[in-house]
Amino acid sequence: MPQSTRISPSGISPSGISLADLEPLVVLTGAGISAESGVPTFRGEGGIWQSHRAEDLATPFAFERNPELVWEFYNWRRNLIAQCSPNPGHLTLAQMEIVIKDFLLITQNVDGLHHVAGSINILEIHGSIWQIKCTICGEIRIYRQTDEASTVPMCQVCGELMRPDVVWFGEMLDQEKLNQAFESAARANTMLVIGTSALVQPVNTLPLIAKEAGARLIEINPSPTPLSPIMDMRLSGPSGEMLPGWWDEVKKVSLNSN
Ligand code: BV8
Ligand code: ZN
Repeated sequence: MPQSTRISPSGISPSGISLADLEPLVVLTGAGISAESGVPTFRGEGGIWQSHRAEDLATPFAFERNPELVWEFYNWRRNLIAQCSPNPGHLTLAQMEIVIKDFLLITQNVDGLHHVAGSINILEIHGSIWQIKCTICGEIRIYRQTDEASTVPMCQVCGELMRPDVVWFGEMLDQEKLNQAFESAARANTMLVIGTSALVQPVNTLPLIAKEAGARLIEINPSPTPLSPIMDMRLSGPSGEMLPGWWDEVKKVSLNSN
């Protein structure tokens, strides 16, 4: 089992990792990194899938069967997310990207909080709740409305139904994004796996690909996941607390080693 580390009063116990050890750095985030911002996760307690069935709300069949219900679900989420701000976990990743040149942030989240925090090199591998696309001609539009009463918009190009521009269960991911994710995982020196239950395929294979290729894996999550046994290090706690502490530690080690 990996070394499991908690924050001690003076910060986390020395991980001995310096900046030079990290590059190329790939970060994979899931719903957990937004939990401290007030965005509900999917599978933890209070998670969305505790009160709604994914099959009823996040599949193409659900949308075909009842577009208004699915649209209402995304209205509710947009409205909620619009009131949430990035937390220290998001903000630390944005700071890391300034210092670490070879850096890629792959997020399963559709909430856009990494953009708001200032991260730039982001792969939104499950899409974005702030974009909609035409079910027929593929026209894509930014959609920032949070009015919960809004009904399903029609495409301004072909007049057909628009839908949230997110990847639903049973849908293929964007092949280009997936290839970029696989390639970056295969060349990573370190992969940070933050706030994901690692249950959703095919994204949950990225840490395995990185590990296979010799990367160091660090997991930040209050709970263990199916990937915990292959982690080189686990920071078991909320990422909004653990990540800033770990990053301070890395900067200190780097300063001392210069
Ligand atoms: C695909 C976008 C090929 C929408 C999402 C049977 C039938 C059909 C399909 C399948 C099947 N069996 C398997 C599959 C494949 C399926 C899948 O993996 N299902 C799982 C559930 C078994 N995958 C797919 O369908 C993918 N497509 O495979 O295409 C194909 C095609 C046809 C048939 C077969 C295969 C598409 C998957 C994408 C689905 N879209 N979201 C939207 O958001 O509305 S997935 C959804 O789950 C979100 O994107 C979310 O990000 C993602 C993963 O969840 P997590 O981010 O990990 O969040 P979760 O709540 O689970 O965990 C939170 C974690 O945070 C916990 O570990 C918790 O401890 C931790 N935490 C809590 N607080 C904190 C914290 N960590 C740090 N700090 C804290 N404070
Ligand atoms: Zn159209």
